[in-house]
Amino acid sequence: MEHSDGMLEEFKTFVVQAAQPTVYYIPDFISEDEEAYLLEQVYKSPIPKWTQLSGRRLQNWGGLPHPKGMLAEKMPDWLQKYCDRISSLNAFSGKMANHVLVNEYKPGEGIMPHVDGPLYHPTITTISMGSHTLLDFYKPLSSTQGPGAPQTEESRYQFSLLVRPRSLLVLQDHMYQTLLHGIQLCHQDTLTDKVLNLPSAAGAAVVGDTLTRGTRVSLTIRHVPKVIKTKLFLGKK
Ligand SMILES: O=C(O)CCC(=O)C(=O)O
Repeated sequence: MEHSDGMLEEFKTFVVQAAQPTVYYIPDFISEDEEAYLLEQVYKSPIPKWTQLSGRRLQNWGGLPHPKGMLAEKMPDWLQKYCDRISSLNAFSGKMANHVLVNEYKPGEGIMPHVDGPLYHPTITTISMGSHTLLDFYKPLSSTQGPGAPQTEESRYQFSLLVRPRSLLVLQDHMYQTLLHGIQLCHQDTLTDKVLNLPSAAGAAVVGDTLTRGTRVSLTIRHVPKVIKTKLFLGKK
């Protein structure tokens, strides 16, 4: 798996120091006008572009990541702009983002804890729109506690990050390689002292407050290192 060499120096002020290495949380990365425009483009996409999964629906742009290489597809201009903008922050160690997942979560929806794995350069960048969510982080299942040892999601839970609409979240290093991330399937989020980026994300909210979810649309922008540029060689050894 590739290594990340960090974001531009001026973004170091956005590191969430209380979390494990490395999280950048950048509030208001996009403007309200950009958010409205992006949401319009997402919902203007043809219906077959959507894949309905349990707990969310998604659009895949740039190609389908595959161990043998992603057959690259042209990124639409409205997403290319943000691939370029985030790549210019050195989020992908000088490489260019070439893949975007659009996830839509209605209130009550979410995503099971998972790692993104070796098909991507080890950096996740996410622009959030429409609503906040809480992203929860978990230790991986431990092999050292012996087979049969109970390892509930609750016991593996580490902490959460509050992601507000228009923010950019960047996860690298241990946060990418080791910890699992997920979003609870619920309608409301209560802020606790386990939400580690409250100083920059809470606004007027404080620990103990409950935030009601609306529909959230996220753009997960990543770099897929292994790309096949032509269909010609598909299926050949
Ligand atoms: O919507 C998000 O912020 C998380 C998305 C995610 O984890 C994924 O698509 O793998």
